[in-house]
Amino acid sequence: MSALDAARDLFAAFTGREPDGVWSAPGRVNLIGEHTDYNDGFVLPFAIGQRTYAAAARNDTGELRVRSTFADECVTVRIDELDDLFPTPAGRAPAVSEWSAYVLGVAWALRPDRAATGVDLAIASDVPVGAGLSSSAAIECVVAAALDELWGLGLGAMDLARAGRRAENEAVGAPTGIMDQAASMLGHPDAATFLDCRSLAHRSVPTGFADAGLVVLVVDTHVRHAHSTGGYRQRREACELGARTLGVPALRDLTPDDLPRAARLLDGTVFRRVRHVVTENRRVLDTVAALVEHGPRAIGDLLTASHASLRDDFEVSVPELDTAVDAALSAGALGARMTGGGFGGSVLALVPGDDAPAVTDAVHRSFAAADFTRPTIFPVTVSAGAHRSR
Ligand code: GAF
Repeated sequence: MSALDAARDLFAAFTGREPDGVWSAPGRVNLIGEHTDYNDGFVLPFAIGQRTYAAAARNDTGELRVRSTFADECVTVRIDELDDLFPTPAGRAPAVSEWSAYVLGVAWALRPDRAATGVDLAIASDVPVGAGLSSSAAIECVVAAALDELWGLGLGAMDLARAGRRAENEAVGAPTGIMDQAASMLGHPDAATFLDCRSLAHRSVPTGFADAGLVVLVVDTHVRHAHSTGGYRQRREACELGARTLGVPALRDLTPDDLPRAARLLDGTVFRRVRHVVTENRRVLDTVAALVEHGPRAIGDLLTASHASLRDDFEVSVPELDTAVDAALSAGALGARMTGGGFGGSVLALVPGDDAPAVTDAVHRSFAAADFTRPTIFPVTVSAGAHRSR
């Protein structure tokens, strides 16, 4: 059964009526621009075909009542009591389950006033969870799109993306940037979203993958990660320390010419974190220029250089990601890199269509040889952002 049908069926089973509408929001693959968003830098993600669906309708109880296929749980909260749950800067409130924190957090971030109408929501998804493809942003964005319409808020896509990020930061406690929510809200079929994370100016950049005979393969390593804990937060703190020490508002304000000075003033680890962000911002700009001027076959080396920088300077890769990148490249991928925050998750490989079976086979063989869990490998399409589906 499709995720859309699953959301509709769940809604009917739980409310006994038809929804007012069904909304959907996609996961994303970040083509390039990793760990640059919270440094006010540049990113180039695209929305993928895997989506999260929410069947929803107003109710007259003043409550948000939410069911999902993630857990056998009906979450009911009075909308005028959301302020008692959030914000939780120290992390998710123990009374709120993991998946529902994304939903309730968005409702809390968007609630117009204490008299907001109640809403019933049923959620189902085919975005793999924990694979680094922004399953959480897809939940946040589909809920934001549905509540925007049901509550008559009339907000723009970027305002809804901001509400999603606020839920992630203040209701879930993950100190992420805005890339994932922006990618899910702004996606466009056949185009990536080039976003300046400081000004939030954005434009669509056609990828031209299909016309060039290329496919994007995703390798889900099944190594799971959580950005509310550990390494992600430490990387962010190192970047902030680097910017403070170098006297700039954010690492975005540095160019490669500043790196010799950075090397003198920063300790080795912080310097390498800074060097990744500075060079990655440049790679995003170069990728946009290469796509526009020469097409997608010209971006492979930039993708692979991004992976090397994430592996060696930012140190957010893991052996499974490196193995997938190396195997894909050796079997004909034009470029390959980890995508998302790292510490697990997925690799993207840009592959001539004819070589996709050989790349898939090579990755499986190298994982088997290393005794890693068998990965899931699938093509992704460049797809539309959040919208009302029915
Ligand atoms: C995760 C975060 F949610 C994003 O904001 C971004 O920082 C990314 O990691 C790394 O580029 O997906």
